[in-house]
Amino acid sequence: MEKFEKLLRKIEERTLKLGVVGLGYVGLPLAVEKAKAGYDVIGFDVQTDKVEKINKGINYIGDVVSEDLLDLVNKKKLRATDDPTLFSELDAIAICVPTPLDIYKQPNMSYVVDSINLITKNISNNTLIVLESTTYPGTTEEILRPVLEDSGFIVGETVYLAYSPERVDPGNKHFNTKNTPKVVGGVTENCTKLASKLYRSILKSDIHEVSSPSIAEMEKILENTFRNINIALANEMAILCDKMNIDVWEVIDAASSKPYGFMPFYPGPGLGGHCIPIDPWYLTYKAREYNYHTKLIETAGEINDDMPMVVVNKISEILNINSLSLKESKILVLGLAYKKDIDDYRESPILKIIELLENRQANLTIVDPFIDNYSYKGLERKTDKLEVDKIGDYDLVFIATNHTKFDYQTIYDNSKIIFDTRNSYNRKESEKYYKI
Ligand code: SAJ
Repeated sequence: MEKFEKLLRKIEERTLKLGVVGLGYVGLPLAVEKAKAGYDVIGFDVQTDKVEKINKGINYIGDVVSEDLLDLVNKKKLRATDDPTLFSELDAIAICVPTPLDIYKQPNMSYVVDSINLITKNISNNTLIVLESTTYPGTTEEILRPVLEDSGFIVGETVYLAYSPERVDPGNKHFNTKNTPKVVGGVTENCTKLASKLYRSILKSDIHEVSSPSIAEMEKILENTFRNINIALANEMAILCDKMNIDVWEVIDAASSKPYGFMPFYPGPGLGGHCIPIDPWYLTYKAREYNYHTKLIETAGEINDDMPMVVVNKISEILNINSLSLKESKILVLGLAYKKDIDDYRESPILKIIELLENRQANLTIVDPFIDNYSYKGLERKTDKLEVDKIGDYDLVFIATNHTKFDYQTIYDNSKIIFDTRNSYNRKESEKYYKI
């Protein structure tokens, strides 16, 4: 017991040695917050370019304040490595690695499995391990715990294990790693107690303890599945309202006047990001083990996945109304990122829309002020610069991502036809302006 008390004391003294595995949009902000709280932090990543950038104090994550990173690196509070033997020096390690899907929409747990194997091989006794990556309920107990126990550790006595889901909303100016409430579920009470105390010493937010890792894993999946399904409802309403010639945006705005029992979600060109379109399929996968078919989740996923085709068909219809065809049409695509004011285009539905339009021989100019180069299906491509005096040369301007930086009035004044999937003007449709 005295070893457990010693760990609690090291948290109070800020002498606990902390590690973060995976230095991406979740791990790097967390590593910075841990170092800012006064701990010595070692970040671990298999990508040496990230390790080198961090050790030079170079930031590559939009939600991290570059000056903070440089200051912490200069003060030697934060450093990065690709050497897993350094785990032996650590008292607590957070795992923040990707949990993507494979092409069959099956979970790819390889990053989590590789991380826990590397950690288990190198840690000393009495290390706390917290998995933060979004995953299906059961991951911590069924994957991480056996690896530790097969190596002779006893969870809750010689090693501590918990799950605490990340809640990062890239680009959110109000909520960040430091001030967003954190859910924590340990394998044993001491695991929960240790992990909670550590997060309380780092974050300025509520720490919500739950009785097991599975509760914490499932609540995160519920959070994101809730968004996925409600966005699918908004998309289905948009499809139906279009057929009925009703402005779905005005409908949602009116429904939002209800002060209780309604939460607005909006239609769009499809669902992007590495969470919302992906996480529900982790639950679908796990549900099969219990012989249950998550009908609602799968139907919502299909509706969201169909939105790129809905958009392309709408663009084709609009061009036809104006005696034009998709083939050889000149289309200005505004925005590539999966949501506004960020530079991330992973899983962006705009990539699928570009592919579909090019398959129909449309001539595209793709502009995104946050993205200069991008790759898709092995093709490295560059985006274009917006030339205001040439906007009138395009048969159609497609507003795909409503970046704040765009000069919407100038775009409107100079465009022949606009198809807007983000209600950027909050105005009625006209003979030149169409909305999803
Ligand atoms: N979208 C719509 N309509 C909406 C809301 C979003 O079409 O009404 C689209 C967006 O354009 C985007 C996708 O859905 O393509 C995902 O949007 P998002 O706002 O959920 O943003 P993410 O995936 O970057 O971050 C989300 C977090 N966002 C919010 O809670 C607002 C949160 O769900 C998780 O903390 C995070 O994923 C995560 O890492 O799990």
